[in-house]
Amino acid sequence: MNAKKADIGLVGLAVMGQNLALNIADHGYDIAVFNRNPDRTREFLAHCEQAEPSKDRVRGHYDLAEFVQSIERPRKIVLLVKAGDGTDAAINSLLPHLDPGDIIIDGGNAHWLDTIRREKELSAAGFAFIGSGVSGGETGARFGPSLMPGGSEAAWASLKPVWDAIAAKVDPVTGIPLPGATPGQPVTGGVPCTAHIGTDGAGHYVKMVHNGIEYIDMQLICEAYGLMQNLLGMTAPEIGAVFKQWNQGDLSSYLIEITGDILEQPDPVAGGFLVDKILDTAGQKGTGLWTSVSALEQGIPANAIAEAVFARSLSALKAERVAASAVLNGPTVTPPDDRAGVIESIRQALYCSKICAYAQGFQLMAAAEITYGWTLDFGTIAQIWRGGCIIRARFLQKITDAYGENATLRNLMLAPYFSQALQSGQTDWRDVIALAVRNGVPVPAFSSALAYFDGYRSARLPANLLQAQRDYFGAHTYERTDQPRGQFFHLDWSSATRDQIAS
Ligand code: NBP
Repeated sequence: MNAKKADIGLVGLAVMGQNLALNIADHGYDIAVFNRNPDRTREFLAHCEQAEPSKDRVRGHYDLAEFVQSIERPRKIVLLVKAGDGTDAAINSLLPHLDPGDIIIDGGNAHWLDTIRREKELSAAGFAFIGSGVSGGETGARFGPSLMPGGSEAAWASLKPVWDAIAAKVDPVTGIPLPGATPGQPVTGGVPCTAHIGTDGAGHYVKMVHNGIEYIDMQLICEAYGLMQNLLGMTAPEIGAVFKQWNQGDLSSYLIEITGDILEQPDPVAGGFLVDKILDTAGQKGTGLWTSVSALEQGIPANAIAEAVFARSLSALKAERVAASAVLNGPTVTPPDDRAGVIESIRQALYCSKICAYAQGFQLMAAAEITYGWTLDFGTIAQIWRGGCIIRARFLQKITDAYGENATLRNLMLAPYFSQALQSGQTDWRDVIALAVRNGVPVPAFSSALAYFDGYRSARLPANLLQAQRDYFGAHTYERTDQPRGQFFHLDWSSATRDQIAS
């Protein structure tokens, strides 16, 4: 029996927990692990014994009290269990065994309001609680995720050395992710993709917005693919080659890179290309929905992010769509002559739409900062998304730069780099959408992003009429353009003599 206590503990040995435990061990920390079902622990330890260079640092336990006692105080215990009831159950099972000052770190995809509640309850009971977003899937967890922790400064100070060590690393000058680690061989140097996001639920909120942006990033790529396939008649590998080329420029990102790989993948079973054989219905686990609901609740126009969620919902109505395709006719597709020119226009449309999507995500976080009393550093948030996470992209460096130049930037689209990109790309963006509409190819996210751009840059919208309608049927009052803001008027529309200042 090893007398030295473990540096940290981890509960939950499904895919994320196993990988994060190995990442922690690879960085020289002794880690105690526990899982509700002991079979998982046994299997994991057997795997470590056979294949993991850091196996001596991983200590399995089958008794929760022994697991807790085996960890150095104040204890740091990471939870990677099913978010929701699973997290509450895991916390409740741990509580009787903890000592004051111990820290629980929830790395699951928790709803931020649950994290706020848990932090409050646990700190009242004398413990500390950190809700940390973990992005990058199983590979990220194993070799370097992007980590978004929220909680008290004191708890963060205790966790920071471990989170800094295991996070993805980027080059300090270029912001480009450093080459990946291998088992037992962690990446050294570089800037870690983690930082204290804010108090209580801030980390999980920012992770949720990350996922919302991931939804729209993926949808935009799918619309670019759909246009090349349905309008230009290109094959999967031809489109894959375009994405690989795009990955060399401004659009360079993990999602563009894997799209190139996916489109060139032959079907190992039936021949042809695998993507052509995959059923066109997309699933979702809820973080895109949460992002959209939060935007609606706070009155933030994150319409393109919500559109990406609806696009998945529409995709899931497969049987209805198949039936409707025999009834509802659209225009006959007329492929344009200038294939290369249209491909370049699609690239511009994708980039401009992406700028709008990120502008919406950051606008949403700025609203949440006020709603929940957080202090968020948007440049740092973009910085820790540069490596490890699913939306990692060259583009994020530009966002960090934009907030570095102006920390109080109201909207990303107003930063000089992005406003210029929108200016130079918008003709192509509009042309692509017009071409898609004329040919009946759906581009909901491209067009929703353009509507956001056009709406945001409009000094006057037709909402004057809308407010008049509201006053007409519901006496909801209106403000006048020729009177100071904050003074509300109502007209008796049936007599329409003179409007009155509303009481
Ligand atoms: P799952 O989300 O599939 O959860 C399975 C784990 O939760 C198992 O260890 C299971 O223990 C444990 N668990 C459950 Br279910 N109920 C429990 C309870 N009442 N008490 C204690 N443990 C309980 O695992 P995952 O996919 O590894 O994800 C872990 C967390 O990380 C989740 O919150 C997820 O949202 C988040 N996340 C996942 C990814 C990803 O790519 N998968 C990425 C980022 C974040 P058992 O073995 O005894 O059933």
